[in-house]
Amino acid sequence: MATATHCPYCSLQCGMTLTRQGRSLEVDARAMPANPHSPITEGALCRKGWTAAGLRGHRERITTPMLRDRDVGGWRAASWDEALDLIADRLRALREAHGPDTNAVFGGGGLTTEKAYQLGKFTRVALGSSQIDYNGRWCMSSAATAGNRAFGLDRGLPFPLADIEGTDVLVLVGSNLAETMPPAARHLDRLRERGGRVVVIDPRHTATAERADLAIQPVPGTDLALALGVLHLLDARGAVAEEYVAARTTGWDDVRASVAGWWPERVERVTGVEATVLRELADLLAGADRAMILTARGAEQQRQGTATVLAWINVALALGLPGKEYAGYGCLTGQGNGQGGREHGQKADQLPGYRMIEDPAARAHVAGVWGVDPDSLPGKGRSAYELLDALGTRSEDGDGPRSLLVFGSNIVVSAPRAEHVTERLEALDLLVVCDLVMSETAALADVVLPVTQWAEESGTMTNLEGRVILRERAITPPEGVRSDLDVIAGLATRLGAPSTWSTEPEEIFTELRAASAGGLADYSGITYDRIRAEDGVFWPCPDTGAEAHPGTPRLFGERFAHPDGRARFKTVEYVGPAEEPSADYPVHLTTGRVLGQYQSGAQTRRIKELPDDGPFVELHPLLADRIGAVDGEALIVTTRRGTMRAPARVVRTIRPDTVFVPFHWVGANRLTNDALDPSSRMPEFKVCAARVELAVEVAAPAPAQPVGATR
Ligand SMILES: Nc1nc2c(c(=O)[nH]1)N[C@H]1C(S)=C(S)[C@@H](COP(=O)(O)OP(=O)(O)OC[C@H]3O[C@@H](n4cnc5c(=O)[nH]c(N)nc54)[C@H](O)[C@@H]3O)O[C@H]1N2
Ligand SMILES: Nc1nc2c(c(=O)[nH]1)N[C@H]1C(S)=C(S)[C@@H](COP(=O)(O)OP(=O)(O)OC[C@H]3O[C@@H](n4cnc5c(=O)[nH]c(N)nc54)[C@H](O)[C@@H]3O)O[C@H]1N2
Ligand code: SF4
Ligand SMILES: [Mo]
Repeated sequence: MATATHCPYCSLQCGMTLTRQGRSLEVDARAMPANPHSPITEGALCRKGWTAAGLRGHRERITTPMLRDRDVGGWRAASWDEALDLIADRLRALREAHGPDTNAVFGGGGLTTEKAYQLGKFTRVALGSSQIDYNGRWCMSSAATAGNRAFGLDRGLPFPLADIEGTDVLVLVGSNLAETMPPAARHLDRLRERGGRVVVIDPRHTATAERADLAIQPVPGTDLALALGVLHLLDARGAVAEEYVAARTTGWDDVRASVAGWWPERVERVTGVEATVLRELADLLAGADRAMILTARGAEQQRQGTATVLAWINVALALGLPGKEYAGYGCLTGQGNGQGGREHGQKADQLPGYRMIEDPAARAHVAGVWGVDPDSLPGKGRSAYELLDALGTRSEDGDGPRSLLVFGSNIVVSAPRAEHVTERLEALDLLVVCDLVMSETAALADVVLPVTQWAEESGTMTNLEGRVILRERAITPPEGVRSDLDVIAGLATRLGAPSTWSTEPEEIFTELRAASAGGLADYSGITYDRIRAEDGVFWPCPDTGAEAHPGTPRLFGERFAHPDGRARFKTVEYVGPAEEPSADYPVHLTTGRVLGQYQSGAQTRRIKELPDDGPFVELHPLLADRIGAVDGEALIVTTRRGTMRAPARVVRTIRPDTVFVPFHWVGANRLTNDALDPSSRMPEFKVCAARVELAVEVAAPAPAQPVGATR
């Protein structure tokens, strides 16, 4: 039997067919029905997609709730009733003793929209707690904040991905899409076949930069200065689209004044990018009829991520791009449901439909759908890192949460300053983790609940273009495993929560449609049947009765989402990364991804067809020579937070002053900085100061620097 569905991993959400043969599952790419805008045509998948069924029937899959005895150590299996009763009793007791905010929830951008919605509702209604946030805060939150400020709306791409092929100049700022969404790279190839140009801005010359006409390698953490310099040059050569700026925007005069001092030589001093190269980029942009600027984690996971995105949006607005065909600004989101997961209520400050939790009208609407008193809904909670940082803390200003329920994130591997975060998790009275496997985070839990995975359940996801798609159930889950929706409903019922707690995805989607109606992310006109028939529907898609709304593949053509319909130029100041290199920590450390692994690796490290050689330290031959390292030799990387050991990978493609470590294995995040962007609260994963040494020297009898936390 064949089921048409989508990949379990990244935000591209490539279409695939799953065929069931007995108990095993085979993946086939699906050639989608003709849809000129589908990013998922032509049946392409990357190797993670091809091998995704490998977790099916995996020996490490957990199939029974597990309880850990902290005193004795070790695990024992429990029945679902025992596990859920125990969790509910402990949550109730903690709430009675310490108030509702003592119970916290951490969600994920890989969860279906139905789960994300239900999790937000559960936290506010069943726990009465404000303490919920999710790993998407570490993903696109800076672009989201910037999009809301500039355009009044945050949707990753405001146009279908395939529009890339129609532009003249594409600027990718901190995206390695040839490795992070490989099937999307075809759009770059076709753009170039048409005569278009690709610019890639990345401290490393990546597989994506291989496809570029202009590859720019700035010092990590300096993208904002680069963008200010580009706008300075565009203005200086009279390339600003004055008519568009006058008709469709506000704030240009202040921004124009603020970039006046960013002449190319000053930019060169900050970014290491030669003035001639900056001029080349400005020439390309000034000469293009249509241009597209896309940011990803390289530019966003910085202490100034929001300001950096705003600065690139300023460039796009000055050129008159947003709203024009085959042009504009967009953010390449990351997780499968990075988009839907942030629109329906698992973010600390949001209610379904991208409503703000502190807006009285939003509270009244959503409380009406839930059948509760608006005043019973809590206010906004802490952001992801701040929530983890507060766990188990006691202070005069108020205690941090004493319990945490985790759904769909492997925090121990993926949080910044991970050793500190692990200590916070260990300080909890109760840690509950729902997962498919015993992840590094689940291994610390008091209770682990085994949940269904993608092919075993249905639900919607919203991909990087804002296209709502449906993943269909293809196979029955292993015995003993339940859906996150069952966990939520089971706990809500035990806690005597008001409202209804369905476990049927389509029923929850119907409720979510009502909750989102009238909000910015309006899903009320979307149904499972429509998604099946139309191969996805773009939000906003309000319910317009008999005459169905077509959905909105392209935004901003006529107006922006601010009340006056205009986009906002925003003035931003360059401050720089939180840590600059020093005598003790002389190089920049940056982190990111490789093609064959996904995120914390909890899933992909267990799939035997995928390469799993462990982490490595990518460095330039000049740096390798300076420390006396050869390719493959064990190195120790140390920052002010901690240290890790991994073999050297000597490559000419990285800046000589920078090292790169992938974060799919424990290690990279022992090093990373927990400096946060002031508005999005995004941690600065992409840059900190580090020292790199030969492991033999560090391991000598009296080590200069002990291996372990150094903060
Ligand atoms: N194979 C694979 N694919 C994935 C994922 C995965 O884990 N593995 N995860 C998915 C998710 S959730 C996400 S968010 C996306 C992320 O997709 P990307 O943003 O493409 O991935 P990253 O590797 O985190 O970062 C991209 C590039 O930023 C560069 N970079 C580092 N520092 C800087 C800087 O200061 N400035 C600039 N301009 N660039 C910098 C890095 O060298 C890297 O090549 O990928 C998605 N797809
Ligand atoms: N140093 C560094 N750190 C980073 C980044 C970086 O670039 N550099 N990138 C950041 C980014 S962009 C992201 S998105 C995060 C991602 O990091 P994580 O939040 O750790 O993401 P995953 O590894 O995808 O974790 C998902 C977990 O949920 C489980 N799971 C899968 N499906 C389900 C489900 O349906 N229900 C439940 N309950 N569990 C499920 C998986 O087995 C896995 O354990 O990492 C961030 N950390
Ligand atoms: S690109 Fe992303 S969605 Fe497509 S197959 Fe690979 S991991 Fe899956
Ligand atoms: Mo992400």
